[in-house]
Amino acid sequence: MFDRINQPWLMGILNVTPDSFSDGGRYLTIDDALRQAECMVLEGARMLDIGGESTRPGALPVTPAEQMARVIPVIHALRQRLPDDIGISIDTCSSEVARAALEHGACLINDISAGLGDPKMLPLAAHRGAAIVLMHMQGTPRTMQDQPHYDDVVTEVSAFLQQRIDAALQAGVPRQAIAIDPGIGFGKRRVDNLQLLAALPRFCALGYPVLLGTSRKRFMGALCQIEDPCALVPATVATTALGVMAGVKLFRVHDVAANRQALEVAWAIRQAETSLNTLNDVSKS
Ligand code: HH2
Repeated sequence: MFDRINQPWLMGILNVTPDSFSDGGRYLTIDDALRQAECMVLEGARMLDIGGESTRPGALPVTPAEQMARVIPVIHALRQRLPDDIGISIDTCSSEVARAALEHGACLINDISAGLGDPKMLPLAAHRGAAIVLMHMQGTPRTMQDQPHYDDVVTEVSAFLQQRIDAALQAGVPRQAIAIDPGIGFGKRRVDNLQLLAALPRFCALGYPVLLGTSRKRFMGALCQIEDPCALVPATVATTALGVMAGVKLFRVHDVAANRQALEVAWAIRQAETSLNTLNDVSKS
């Protein structure tokens, strides 16, 4: 599926949870969830990421049964209503939840544990022909921000992602079905998040589409002295523009319209940069 990505895609976030850090409790009824999903698609989302478990720092795990009760009716209704070319992703570390979501029309598993949370996850993706996002996280959501530590965050996150790519390939997931994500905010200090963002080209150079998830995250609030995550749209948009220039292919965002403007403009500049480089190469030869 990722081989279809030419221009970078926006993945709209839809949390069907009471406690997500910025949109918890907003989309608990099917009607509210559908309205928000359709709005994000109209604004330019190419995929929707549906989650039934908050992964904010300190969050407790939600059982697979509870996650399924939250997300499956929404995924089922969305698949009936959305055009076929709008992909549905399930944000979970549980193979049971992922399996049910795939049966109801999801095509992508967004696994923040990169398959380590459930040994059946990678074989499931391989068997069902589903795409998978492999994300780096240090620790678990409950404890990850207690005392994260790295000697060299970029090298360590890169090595982890390469290891999880190898595990996915070994489980039988085709290479064009794998995307990677440095896991902004997942067991990271502010300096770690900033170094990972500065090193996006290195993650892109691993040869797999990179997903970036900065939307409304706290490290940007700390930099801008803003507490309300919903007021961090301009900061998020800045990271989207930077990500496009670095070669990122997927952006997981709450605010689709604003990020789309950043994406379109940055993409046009990136293409201009490519044609400039070609011209320079020709004139040198
Ligand atoms: N961030 C969140 C959840 N899932 N998945 C990927 N691949 N990358 C991310 O950066 C990422 C993710 C956290 O954001 P959100 O879903 O808005 O909040 P919550 O976990 O509280 O529901």
